[in-house]
Amino acid sequence: MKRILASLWILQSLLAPALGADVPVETRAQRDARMAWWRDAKFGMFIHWGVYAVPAGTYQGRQIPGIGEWIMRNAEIPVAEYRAFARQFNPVRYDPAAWAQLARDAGMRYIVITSKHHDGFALFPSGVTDWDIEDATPYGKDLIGPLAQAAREQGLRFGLYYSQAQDWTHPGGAKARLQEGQGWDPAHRGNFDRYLKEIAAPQVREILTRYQPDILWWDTPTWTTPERAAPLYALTALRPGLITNNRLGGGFSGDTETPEQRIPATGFADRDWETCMTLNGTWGYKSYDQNWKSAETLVRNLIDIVSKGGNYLLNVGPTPEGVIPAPSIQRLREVGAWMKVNGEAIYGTTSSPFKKLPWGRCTKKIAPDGATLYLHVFQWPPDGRLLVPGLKSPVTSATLMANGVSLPTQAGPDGLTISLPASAPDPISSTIVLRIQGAPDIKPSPGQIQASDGSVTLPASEATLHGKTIRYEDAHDNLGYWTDPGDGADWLFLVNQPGRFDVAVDVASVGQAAFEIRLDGQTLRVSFPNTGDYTRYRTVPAGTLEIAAPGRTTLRVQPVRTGWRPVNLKSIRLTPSK
Ligand code: FHN
Repeated sequence: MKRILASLWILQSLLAPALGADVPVETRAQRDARMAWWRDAKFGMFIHWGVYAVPAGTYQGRQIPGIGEWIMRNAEIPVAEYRAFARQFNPVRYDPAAWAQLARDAGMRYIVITSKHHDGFALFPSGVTDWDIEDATPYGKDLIGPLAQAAREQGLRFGLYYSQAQDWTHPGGAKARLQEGQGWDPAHRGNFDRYLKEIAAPQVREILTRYQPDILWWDTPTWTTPERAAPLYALTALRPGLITNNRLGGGFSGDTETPEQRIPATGFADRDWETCMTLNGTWGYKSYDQNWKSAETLVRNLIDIVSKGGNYLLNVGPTPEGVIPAPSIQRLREVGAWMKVNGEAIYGTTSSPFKKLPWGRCTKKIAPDGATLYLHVFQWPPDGRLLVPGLKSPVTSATLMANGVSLPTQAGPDGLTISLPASAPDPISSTIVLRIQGAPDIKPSPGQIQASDGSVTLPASEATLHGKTIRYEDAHDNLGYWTDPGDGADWLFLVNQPGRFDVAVDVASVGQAAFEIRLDGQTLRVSFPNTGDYTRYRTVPAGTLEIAAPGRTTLRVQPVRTGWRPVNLKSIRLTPSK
């Protein structure tokens, strides 16, 4: 059976590049079963650890800009000089059991550690190089195996990061920002295909067979073609059940999307995804980076991600002695305290049934006998009344997760109102457990419905966003960060009184950008004046549009690529033409 599966995977690996996409060799149900633990887990620990922790951001007395693990590339450190740092990489304080315990106490359910990063250094004894923990450091012992064991003893899943293309030490390895065959040191000379065959592929085989990871986390497909990626992809058959990410390159999409250092505006349709993020500003240890995120930010990031159907992979960067920096530990403990009370509202949940909630986020569990909505309240209402907009489902119970206190609810035309105690149980986020009958029944929020005077206001908060950069900014109630002109937004709304409408856009702009407004085959092009800065809004007339019949309709905005400069968009208003 294993042989048949392996040959299917190999077939897939050969066909995929030709077809430009993965060829499914498992059914939907098989895939769901393979992904099940990962989808439930929601929260994982990323560990970037390696020789770069020795210089820790400083080379020849200079603080090198950029992320710590890129110091070799960014300072163009010659290979021999960089290799010498390994003699100071002696993690005598490494305590894998304590790391696994820390992850578990933080509420994390899996660990992914760099088995080899772009500097090419292997944290495991490798049979194909002496640039590894065993041969190049005074420590001389495997770092990966003990962590795999400790993680599993804590009930955590275990994953390995592997930089399959970039390697700044072994001859021929790929280098970001350089053409194939180039390097900054004559020692780099070599053939990339030979590197892949003689270093990368054997090492992937080593880590998959020796540590049996649950996840293989590829990174940076530099210089990668389908033909180059295929043999690496084929190796994943060595570990049945393995979950891989989308960073192998060559047309192999893997199992997960991996937005880095950002939370996408919405989830990914029909794709599993995981935001990876640093606790400060670097992945690998940098002694002077004190730009730590607060526990509030971390918890709210986790909730935001989970409410959009994703996982959060949060990074720590240990020192060369094997110590996770104290500010990381402190924050993870604070997150863990929150998770201890509220974990039920995170693990095993699925994405929010609401588009936007003005006071926080929602996660849910659907069961045959009804659903549970977990309302994560970031902003506690001063009047003690929390409106769950548009919710029509009959309520079975509403309780505060922190203390089990039952909360009165009242159904109304705008949704369900929950009466709350005067103060929030948790200043970061308090969870209300709302059990309802049936699946969530939510009517479009009032903002999407035509007002009695015939006008329609389409606020930023109600937009459905498309693309990677555009975001809704809670704090300023606008769409922003719209750097990619391929991104767009649309609004679905209900019109009872059709007719001709004057359209106006509330926008702040610092350039001469333009976008198109599209509705029912009609297009308006609107150019924006420079309003001076991104907080100064002007209402700009855009022309008129005809809505011929009552019913639901969609209005879409899409940038004009030429001359695009990001704009902040607050709302679009349609007023019946006189
Ligand atoms: O270049 C790396 C970086 O050092 C770090 O490992 C991150 C983690 O996602 N990945 C790469 C950049 O995308």
